[in-house]
Amino acid sequence: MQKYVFPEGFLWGAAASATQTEGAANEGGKGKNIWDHWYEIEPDRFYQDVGPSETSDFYHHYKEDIKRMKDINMNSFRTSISWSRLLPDGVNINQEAVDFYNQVIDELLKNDVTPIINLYHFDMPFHLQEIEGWENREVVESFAYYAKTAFHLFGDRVKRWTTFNEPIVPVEMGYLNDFHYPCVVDMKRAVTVAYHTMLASAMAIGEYRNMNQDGEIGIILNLTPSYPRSQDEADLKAAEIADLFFNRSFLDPSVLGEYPVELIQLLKEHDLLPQTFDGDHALIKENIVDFLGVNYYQPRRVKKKETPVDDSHGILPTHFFDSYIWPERRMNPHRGWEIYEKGVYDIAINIRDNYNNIPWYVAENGMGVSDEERFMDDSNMIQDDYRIEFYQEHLKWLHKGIEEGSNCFGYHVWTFMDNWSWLNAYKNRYGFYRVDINNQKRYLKKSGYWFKEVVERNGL
Ligand code: BGP
Repeated sequence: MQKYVFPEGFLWGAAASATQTEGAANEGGKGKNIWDHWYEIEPDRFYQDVGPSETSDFYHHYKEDIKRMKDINMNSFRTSISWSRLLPDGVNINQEAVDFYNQVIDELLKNDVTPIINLYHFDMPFHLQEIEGWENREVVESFAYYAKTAFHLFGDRVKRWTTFNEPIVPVEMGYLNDFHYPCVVDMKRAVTVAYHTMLASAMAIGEYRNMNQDGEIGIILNLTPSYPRSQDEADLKAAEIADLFFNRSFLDPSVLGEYPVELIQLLKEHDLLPQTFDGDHALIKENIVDFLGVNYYQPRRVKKKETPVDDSHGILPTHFFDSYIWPERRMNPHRGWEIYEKGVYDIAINIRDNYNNIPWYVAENGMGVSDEERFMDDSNMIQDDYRIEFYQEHLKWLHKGIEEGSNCFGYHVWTFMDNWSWLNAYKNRYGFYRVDINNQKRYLKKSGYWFKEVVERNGL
């Protein structure tokens, strides 16, 4: 018996990104991005030294892959354009890239799979990183030019765009921790990177609106609800600060057109405010998103600062709170992330109540598991019941959020087929399809088959 029916026209699909799936990193006239460069100079930073050059080779397999999307009833797919493939020198258009993206978009449409195209997924062109990447305000203009070029080339068929995927991640991983290139640990610089990214998003939205293309544009944020250890004032304050830094720093300006005053105040107190210019405020105010994509994997649990402050890198967000291990937590041990399905409901209600009930969709949700071959049956199908259960439980909570009035229009998983991950390469697998990276063969997993039926019934 069907218990959880989703709204008519609900988007069911999966997300991916250019760098993680295309491969062909040195083909088709593509320029280098920071991942290509970093792998060249420090291959040992990547799991088993596997870099971004081949990945799952979508560049050469897109046709069969899109057919595979259709086979499991996906009605939508999100991926990104590689900035360094489209504009290898930042200015001149690479015709081979145009041909490739045209073919991908046309093939998706031919198979009734609605494309959602994202412009930036962690992949700064290397020549722009050489002039300090997002720390340099000129790069904001370069991004706006890239965005405009993409709208011009593909906007006749792509009707849903997003400017950024998880813009806080390059800030957190590349400027507050040394996990992503350029491996800087400096909060003042991190704030500038975040601010310029936000300006770039607003400017791209402005370009899109000027072109009157009759579509919609949004941004994809990884919202990690911040749960305090207790209702004590100091724990509540800690959770509020974590929320300001990691959620509201992009959520408020993107949806409401303004930064939270509490965030500005906090940054000011610690002399962390970025340089601003006349017109910035209006740019952000006037260019809010039409819709929001939300990536949800795990919550953030915090308590007041109890451990000694390490100030070897000056001030950092971790000076304001400690992470808290909830005794009841359940973990995905492969990825080291807590599984907390209710988080998606809390997000739905937060958007309903505090963000004008803006249309939104789950843009990523998934479970990465290592050595999945352990679960392969005689027909080569991975029996990933754990993943099915993960999706089911999140969908139930999402459904409750929708029933209670949250304006959610879709659910995308991470991801369609196993793909390359930023640091973990092919360690943890997420796909509906298993990819054998030795021969690039794809095999449907049980979860893919399950998804097909969910879409058919538009529910569970
Ligand atoms: C998100 C990213 C994706 C993807 C996913 C899984 O944060 O948008 O690009 O990689 O997380 O994470 P990971 O690959 O680190 O396991």
